[in-house]
Amino acid sequence: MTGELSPIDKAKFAAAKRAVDFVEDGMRVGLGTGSTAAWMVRCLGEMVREDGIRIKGVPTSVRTAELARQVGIEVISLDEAKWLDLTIDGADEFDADLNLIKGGGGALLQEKIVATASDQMIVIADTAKEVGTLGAFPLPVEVIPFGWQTSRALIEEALINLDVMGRDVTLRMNGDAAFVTDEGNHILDLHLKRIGNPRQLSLVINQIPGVVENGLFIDICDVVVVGHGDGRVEVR
Ligand code: ABF
Repeated sequence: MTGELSPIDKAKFAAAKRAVDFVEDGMRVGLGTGSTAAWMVRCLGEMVREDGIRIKGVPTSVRTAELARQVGIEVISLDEAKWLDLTIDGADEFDADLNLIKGGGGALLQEKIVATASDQMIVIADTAKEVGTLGAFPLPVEVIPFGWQTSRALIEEALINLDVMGRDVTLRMNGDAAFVTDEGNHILDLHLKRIGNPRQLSLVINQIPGVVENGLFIDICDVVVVGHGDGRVEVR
């Protein structure tokens, strides 16, 4: 499954491989999105095909659903599952309190709903994702297309009174067109550089009309499995 991997992929694979140890027969598992999560889905597929483990997977994006089916995982919706034993997903940043920035891959909305509906959320990451303070990675905010420029202006105004360093807000693009999420929305990327109070920021942003959800995951993640380029892993 792995062939010759670059150190970064080796780190992602090592984290994914260790995280699937948490998965037990009969579990309902939330399946994250992104390149690290894709390794995890492949590892789970191998467990299904070769070890006969029976799990039901709830994907967090169309692309994860496709991969899960390809590797032999039974896919169900969150409404069918109702509640999950475990979610395993990647992240763009994590801090010492295991708070996260997610959504660089554009799937933050389903990722947050699925993670919140789980007994446990495990994040898999390479060492580059660890930060002292969140915010170097632009914070994704999902907004509905109607009036998105007004939502952006309201976000910019709100940022003036918040403990952040940068205040640029950009519309995520896909070539010449605005990026569209699986839910048909757009993403605004907030270039904040440093987020002094992630909990406050998350609450303020989510109150702005047109905002559907933001990529701060506060008190949602229980465990981070960190992969190193030489294949070592740490569980935090
Ligand atoms: C998802 O994929 C996202 O929330 C995060 O934005 C991204 C991480 O991607 P990768 O694993 O490719 O670095 O988990």
